[in-house]
Amino acid sequence: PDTSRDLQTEKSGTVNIDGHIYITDSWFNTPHNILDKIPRRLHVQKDHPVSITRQIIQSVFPEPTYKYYNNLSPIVSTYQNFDSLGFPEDHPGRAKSDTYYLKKDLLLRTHTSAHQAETFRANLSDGYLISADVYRRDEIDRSHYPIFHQMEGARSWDRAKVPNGDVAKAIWSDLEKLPKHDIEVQDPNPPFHPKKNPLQEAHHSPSEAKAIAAHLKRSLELMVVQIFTRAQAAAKKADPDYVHEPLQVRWVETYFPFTSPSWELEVYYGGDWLEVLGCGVVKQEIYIEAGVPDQVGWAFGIGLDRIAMLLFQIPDIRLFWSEDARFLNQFRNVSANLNQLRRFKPFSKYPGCYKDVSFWLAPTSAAGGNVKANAHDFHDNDIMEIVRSVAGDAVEDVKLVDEFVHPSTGRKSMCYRINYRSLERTLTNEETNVYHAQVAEILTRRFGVEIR
Ligand code: FA5
Ligand code: MG
Repeated sequence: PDTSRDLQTEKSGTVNIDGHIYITDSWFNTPHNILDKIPRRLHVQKDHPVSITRQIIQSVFPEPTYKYYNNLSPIVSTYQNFDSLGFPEDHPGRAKSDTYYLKKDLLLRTHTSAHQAETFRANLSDGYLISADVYRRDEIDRSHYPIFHQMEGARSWDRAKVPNGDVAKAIWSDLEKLPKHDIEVQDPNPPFHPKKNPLQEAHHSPSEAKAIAAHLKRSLELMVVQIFTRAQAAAKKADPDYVHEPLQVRWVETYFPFTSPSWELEVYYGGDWLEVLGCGVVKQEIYIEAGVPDQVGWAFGIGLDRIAMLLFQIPDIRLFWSEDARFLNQFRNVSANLNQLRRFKPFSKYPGCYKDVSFWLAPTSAAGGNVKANAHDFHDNDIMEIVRSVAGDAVEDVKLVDEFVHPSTGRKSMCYRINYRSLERTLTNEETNVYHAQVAEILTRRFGVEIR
């Protein structure tokens, strides 16, 4: 591993991303293994499973009603990602432990909603779809990667442009034009709930909010039908004995700062309820702030990677980043044939190697001098990041296996188990030892821990 690229040396400098120079400040916390992947843009790479998933979703939201944006830069302002959407000042998503910053007011978007306000402001179409790479500091395992992909969709109606200003009627009439489906939908909750899922009383009549919610729900149910009937067909092709359970979905109340009421859509697939997307009635403040106060509508955001894993039965999210022909060739020409998906055939699994790292966190009172962090500052995501920056995609997962506080000294001990395993080759023992020593060294240097 190239330690000269350790991120500590880059605080208060500049960073080159895809040919552009950005000035950083003390908020900079984005390692090179993340920056280096920004140009990859898997969501538009021909015949990549993430891109195929995007195309399937696009087929449900046709142009020109929906305008497609697939090339928006991942570097956005704190205003775009948080403030414009009504995130409170102290929202945990803003923390450096969760988000990759270039500087205090510039970051790698954590969701496609970062572009909601500007797209409403541009006002170029009734609806839109945005697909994009998004970045979150997160744990390491087979379904989590610090970069994943989302698709955001929205549909708006303008009170000033519908007959008699009757926006509810216009929405119901658009809903009538949508196809129907015959899947089972559980939707036990009323369209709004005074506490849990409030109507935006100042802005919407109950009948308007009901109309928006109904159009939203039908649209997204149709999307799920498109995705999951293809997944079932692929499963059936791989295994003619596969009996597909009837598709079931359910609507669950939830909260987002930028929609109300809000829901998550869950799908029953492979014996489990799976959270597929978040959505809701757009907060009117966002339209007002974007200079289009007469519009009302809905928005949703869906994760593409987990859907792609499910469509193709891809067992490990790291595979999306593989440039190995044994992976990529399996999807050749699929984008021209969205009705003929084939399941991924895993190539043989290479041996893995577990190694533990145990350490005492620096005691709170002794923190100072060269000690850069203490027990209060240390976050799970910090070790995840160190492991990634050292071993890249050669690590399958990292788990906290033990944690205790020494009864007399009050010091905290932690033990993490790192599973080193490449998807593409067998790692040598020397290689993993070098990785592991490096992890310990950076932990010590950056967090002042004492390796046990
Ligand atoms: C959001 O990101 C909201 N912006 C979604 C939204 C848009 C709500 C518009 C309302 C209106 P959330 O963090 O729950 O919400 O992520 C949305 C979806 O992204 C999830 O349902 C899931 O499918 C996917 N997702 C979230 N985190 C991950 C992850 N770490 N890895 C893979 N997929 C993820
Ligand atoms: Mg969620």
